[in-house]
Amino acid sequence: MQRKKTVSLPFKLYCLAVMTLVAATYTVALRYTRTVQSELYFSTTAVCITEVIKLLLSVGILAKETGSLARLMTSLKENVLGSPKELLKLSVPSLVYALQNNMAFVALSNLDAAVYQVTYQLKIPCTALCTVLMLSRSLSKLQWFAVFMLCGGVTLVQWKPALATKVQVEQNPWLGFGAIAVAVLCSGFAGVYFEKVLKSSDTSLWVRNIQMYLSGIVVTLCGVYMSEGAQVLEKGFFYGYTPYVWFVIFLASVGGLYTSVVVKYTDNIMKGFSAAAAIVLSTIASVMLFGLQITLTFFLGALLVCISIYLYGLPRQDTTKIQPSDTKN
Ligand code: NCC
Repeated sequence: MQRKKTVSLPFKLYCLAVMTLVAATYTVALRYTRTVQSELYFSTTAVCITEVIKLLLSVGILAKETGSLARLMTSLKENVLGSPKELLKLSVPSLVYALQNNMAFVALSNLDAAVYQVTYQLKIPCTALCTVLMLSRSLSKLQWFAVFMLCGGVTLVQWKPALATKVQVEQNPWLGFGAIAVAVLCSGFAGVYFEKVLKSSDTSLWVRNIQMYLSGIVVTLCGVYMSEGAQVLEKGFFYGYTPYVWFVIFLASVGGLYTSVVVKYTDNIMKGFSAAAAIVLSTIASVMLFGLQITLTFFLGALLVCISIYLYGLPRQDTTKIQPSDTKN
């Protein structure tokens, strides 16, 4: 058992800022690699490699947390080899996240990044619904109203006319929207499931991540085999990997780890609210620093985001605590 650690507000804000910045860059970079390159890499292999990198980084951070190699080995023996039930439990979100992460590639191979980002905001009400259903938390009518207002606000804030990019691949927008719908459902469910498992015991975040990424590797490898197995065998696992593809994988890994830290110290609904606030604040900062022009849609969206944050916080200030009934495994 580890002692409960509290973290400072600046640290939480830092994690949120990095998560939001990485997420924005990730979407654009991923879209770029799917539309500009002539030799297209296998997206399922990129999802798989991301799980491997997240696993290695988590082991490294756990090593730092435990303080010695011997204690790290004991922890891994106890929590990985000796806990098949926990591994099975974490295989549920890893399977759902594997589907979600693959859907992001499908969506961004068929839709513009701006369209993707705007439509993906539907994950905010979906996450709220999962939180209510799976964590037995309740939201007041005003908080539900705030959730939908936030969804509308972020949509407006991110609203940009789609750019006419040089696209070298065939696109199917309906396939793209279908993939976003699946990703939205997966993001809500897997995020809340992971939060429930994480907060219902004192087990370290990094142990939980290791448990999840281990099954993530197995699941995503099955994904490679089932969808592009024959071609991967023929052309090679790393076919089409350019520095840009590695950059996307790097962002996916760092973004995933920061997401887990944000969920640990806040919750999935707060993650949505804070990410929206971070987008608004970073744009305002760009206005002040670089003289960026604010559009009317941005202004309206930012207003909705601010009002929704205020309304959501009105009835109860703290949504990060889990109800006693949730703490049973
Ligand atoms: O959609 P979203 O996150 O909820 O997806 C969560 C991402 O984090 C990884 N994860 C989650 C928990 C955990 N313990 N470890 C993890 O590695 C999951 O594998 C999944 O990739 C968001 O809230 O909008 C956010 O969006 C993603 C990403 O932009 C979208 O999924 C679009 O495809 C961001 N990921 C990255 O930037 C790489 C995430 O930071 C925030």
